[in-house]
Amino acid sequence: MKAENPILRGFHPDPSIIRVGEDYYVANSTFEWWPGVRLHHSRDLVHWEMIEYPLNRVSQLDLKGVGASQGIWAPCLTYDKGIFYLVYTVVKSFYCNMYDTANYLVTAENIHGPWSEPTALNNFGFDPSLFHDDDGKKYMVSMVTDHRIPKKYKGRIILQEYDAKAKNMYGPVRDIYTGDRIYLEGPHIVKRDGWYYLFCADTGTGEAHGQSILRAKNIWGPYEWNENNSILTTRDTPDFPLQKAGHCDLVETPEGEWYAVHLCGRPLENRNAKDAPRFSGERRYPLGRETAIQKMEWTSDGWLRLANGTKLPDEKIEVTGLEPYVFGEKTCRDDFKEETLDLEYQSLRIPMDERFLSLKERPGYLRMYGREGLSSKFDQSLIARRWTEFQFEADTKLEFEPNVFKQMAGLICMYDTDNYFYLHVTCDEDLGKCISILKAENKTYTYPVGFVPIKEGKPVYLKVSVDHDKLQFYYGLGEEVYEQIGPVFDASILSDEACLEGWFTGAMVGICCQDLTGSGAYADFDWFTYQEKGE
Ligand code: 6LW
Repeated sequence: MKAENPILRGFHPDPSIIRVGEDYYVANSTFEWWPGVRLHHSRDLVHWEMIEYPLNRVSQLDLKGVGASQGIWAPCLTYDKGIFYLVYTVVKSFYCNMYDTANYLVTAENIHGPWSEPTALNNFGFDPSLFHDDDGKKYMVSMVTDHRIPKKYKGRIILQEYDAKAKNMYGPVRDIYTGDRIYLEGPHIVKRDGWYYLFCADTGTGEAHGQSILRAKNIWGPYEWNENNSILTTRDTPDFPLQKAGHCDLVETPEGEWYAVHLCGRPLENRNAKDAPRFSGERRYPLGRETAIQKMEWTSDGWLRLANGTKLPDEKIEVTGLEPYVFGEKTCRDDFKEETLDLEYQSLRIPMDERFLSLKERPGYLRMYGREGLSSKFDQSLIARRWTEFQFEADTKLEFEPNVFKQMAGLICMYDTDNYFYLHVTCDEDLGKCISILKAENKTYTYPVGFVPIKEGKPVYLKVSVDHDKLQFYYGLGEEVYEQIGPVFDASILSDEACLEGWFTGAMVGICCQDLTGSGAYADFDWFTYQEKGE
């Protein structure tokens, strides 16, 4: 049985993995998208199903106002004596001097919840990870942010004990790695044959990214550096189809095989300009950072390496010793006939609740009440799903009768609140009901087709087709017959590299409604489809 990388496609960075009996679970970062933390389940490491968002109440997670690519970073999922532990960072300030990177723990007896209210941990840095030692002690390890200029150390990892009964951090906070040699983050501790292994992402999260391993006989160190670090990286092979490899977590099968999940990215050929304010000349990754899996092995002298004997990830790996466990295929069309929304959808920062959407008011339709504009970091009425391949089409049927220009509804491809392509229906004082495209690129706003009048009282079909760096909109009036609208846009601008605020998520496609008058005009969406194409 072969696992094809990436196993979790589109925007799924910072994977953390556990095995509980026959079940494997992976947790990924979700940033400003609500609900928080995506969990996937598998029994064979090849087929994966999205099952849960554990942070789904505002009492657990309040993302209102957080910046692009802030919010939830790098969750770590562990399991000990019947309890699931999920630690994660909520980032509230980052692209600044002093960082606010608060770390929390929630627990559950069942992976499907209910998950507890959060317990505050220490906030020295981000990427917390919990380690449950054989003697019953628990520890939290994380990286350390340092706002001083210059920073004291290039890289720094700390360890502190966690008291699960008292629910608080306990005892001294000690450095277990300080270094000017290399920057480490995303730490996990693994114990094997009397060694504590410190398994860390190194060298940032771009194309220089890698994974390093250190080891010590005592959990507090001193940690010995592995001379073969980075043990996984694509930094020297820019032509390799999976780039940015690093940020791993390890799992052992019942048969004693070891696998690592890690983040990676598939680049477009498009690059940032040489004089770009950020990531000058770098390739663009609209699918964001994705999750891949590799087979690992321990050497006779007790170090870890890729089973393929190199430092390069495999595009496909052979999984042995596990029975295939296949999940039902998901249809690409959502008719909004269920009582709850499909798990693929996420909203921006706030819960998808009756304050802005209803599946009951008009059965078979998603009714969405318009609220704030697309730049708002508070109460937007928008749901979206990840782009998972370079070629896809998405479309929707919209019934919407706006009566003022401040009311809009439609189909959107977006990276964040400053970067999107929005095919929408609105109303103009002179033209009446009309259709338009709004393009936002790092706060520069254009309407490439102006406003095109359309007949009132008829449903409007809206479609987008994406092929690598090309994005084209279509619409149909009254019947599902599409005509092209607007130019071919450069889809690569919806990428970590091209956007100027955040750089950790990935492109999304979805539907939304705005009513900037405050009167809550609604739009009815009959269905939404997302279909991969080509290759
Ligand atoms: C993640 C950290 C990182 O927490 O990116 O660059 C953060 N490093 O490991 C968000 O994915």
